[in-house]
Amino acid sequence: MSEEILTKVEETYDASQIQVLEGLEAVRKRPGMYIGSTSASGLHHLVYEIVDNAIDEALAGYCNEIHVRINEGDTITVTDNGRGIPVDVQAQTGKPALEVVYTVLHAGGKFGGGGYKVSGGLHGVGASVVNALSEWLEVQVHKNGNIYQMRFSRGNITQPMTIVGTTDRTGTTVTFKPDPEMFDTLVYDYETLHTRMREQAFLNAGLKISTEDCRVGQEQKHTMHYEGGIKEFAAWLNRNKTPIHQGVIYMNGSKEDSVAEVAIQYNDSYNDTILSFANNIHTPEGGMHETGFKTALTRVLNAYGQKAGIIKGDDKVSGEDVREGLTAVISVKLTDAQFEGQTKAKLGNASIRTLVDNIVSTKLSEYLEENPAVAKIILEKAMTANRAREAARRARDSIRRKNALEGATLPGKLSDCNERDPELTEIYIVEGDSAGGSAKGGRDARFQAILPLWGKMLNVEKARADKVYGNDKLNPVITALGAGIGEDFDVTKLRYHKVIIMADADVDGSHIRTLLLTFFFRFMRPLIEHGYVYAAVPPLFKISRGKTTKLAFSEEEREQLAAELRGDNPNAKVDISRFKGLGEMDPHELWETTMNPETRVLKRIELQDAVAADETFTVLMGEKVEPRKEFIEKKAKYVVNLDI
Ligand code: TSJ
Repeated sequence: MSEEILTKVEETYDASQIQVLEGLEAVRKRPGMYIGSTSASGLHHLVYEIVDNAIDEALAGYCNEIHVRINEGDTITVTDNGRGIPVDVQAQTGKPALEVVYTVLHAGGKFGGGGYKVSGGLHGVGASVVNALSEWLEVQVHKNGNIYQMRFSRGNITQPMTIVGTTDRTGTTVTFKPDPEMFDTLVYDYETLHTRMREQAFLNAGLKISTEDCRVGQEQKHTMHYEGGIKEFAAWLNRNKTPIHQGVIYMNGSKEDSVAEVAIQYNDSYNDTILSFANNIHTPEGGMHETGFKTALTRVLNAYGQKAGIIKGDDKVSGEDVREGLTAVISVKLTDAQFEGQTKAKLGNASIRTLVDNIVSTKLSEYLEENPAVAKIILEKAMTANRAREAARRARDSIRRKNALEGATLPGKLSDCNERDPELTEIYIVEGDSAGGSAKGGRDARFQAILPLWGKMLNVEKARADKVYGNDKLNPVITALGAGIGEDFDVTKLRYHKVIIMADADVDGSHIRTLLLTFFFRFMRPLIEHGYVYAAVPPLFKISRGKTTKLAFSEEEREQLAAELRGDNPNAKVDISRFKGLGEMDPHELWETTMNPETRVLKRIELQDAVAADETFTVLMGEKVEPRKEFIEKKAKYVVNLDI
């Protein structure tokens, strides 16, 4: 855009004027302190820091549009239509405010000491951090009829504030290129930015945020604009689920400097999705706002249920009961938020608990009084959940008693290994009896156990906990792993630290893989969180020439290996055969291709983030067909072989 002017200015700019900015040096020395990490997550964080400033302008009531663009070459441009960062010279510093915003490290960053401040004065929190970590950064401010421009490199001024044109609008535009010296990767992921911006648009009702990818071959754009704010957020989270009542219940209130809002809607599933935010920052570890919400929800529903005669006598529904099938968004805004916990993702301000509790107590009680039909649906769901939980507890107790009497008998189908130290052992969960037989024959029995599974597996997404306990397909898995299930799950009792799902690279194989993963995700989540779950990746092709044999895991690799084996002799006879299925391999072949730690390929299953995983599982395993098709088409490149 203004490249031409800039080049000229840069050439004439005297290098001696470049100052070493001490505050920003600290950012370059320990970038992780300011943006969390220098991996892809830190790279994306730069964008959030800049956008936060534009959102502050929107919260102040002066901006209603923000545009975020990935340019060719992975630079980022953020534009808003706010008042424009002030450009006048400050009395204290003798410098334009714009310069101060970009060159002075502001206290109160999210990762530095102290909490986030929604300051009254100049915002610019984070702008100097982004500047310090950018190979170059350019800012343009439209204000007072002028376009003011300033450029920086790694935090140093390369072009002082200059008027480069006139304008009839106001706003701020920032373009930056993250510094390759600072980051492990420079490639932006559009989906990540889009998801984050959509979340911000939901959290700031009425604000229009658009995202655009201008990289060649990847062009796309989206505009997000939600007048209903978190009310629309809750409805959107339920978009692939089946709500059990019409409309989202919305509650809000404020006290002193704090505001809180809550939106809830129940669906017919057995899980909950509760998303909480403080000052637009996601708090996955919860905190005071979430606690206030949960306590009030349980109390209000019990009180109403008893009063309305739906809950009889001294009966009660538990917190878990009233959260079954719940989708909730909680958003609070406060000055001086205290972020605590391992990842600074938990809100510590106790006054917020009282505020949210009061809002839910008053507003939800009112809502239930005014909408008795909805109240009845919600309470009946909680009562059913309560009965199912009781049944599950009885089933669990009877399994526990049985084990106590007989000793924990390992499943008959399990071929266990000799080694007992879980750190050294692995279990292959194998689809089908014949593959199970080959695996048993081919394994190294010192440390590899085999558990064959067969027949139709229970889809836990469509079953309540009481059906899962005592299920004859899942029970062998539970007993073999030895760590219990659900609330009882104790990862320290796990009998193998590698749980390897071995299934064919075809439709049936991916189906059983998804079913097992759904089961682990819902009932043994720490197993995935600890990184103990793997998928075996069987090769697809065998390529041989003479006595040399190579394995290929994709078609590209097949071509590459065939070319390698041919070498300089294009006419050499290279034999390519396709592996049909695990069940058709003999024990030796299975060992060499899929089980030998020296040569096999394992894919570790990661729990990327709860929302994404929940979406994957709900969409892939839930009842609605259309979203499943859509999801698979969109994600085909990520979901390896999930060709359901
Ligand atoms: F962070 C940043 F500096 F990089 C940045 C700031 C980036 C972007 C895209 C936008 C902004 C920004 C800042 N947008 N709007 C503002 N507004 C102010 O800084 C501002 C304007 C006027 C007044 C005033 O009191 O007149 C006060 C402020 C803080």
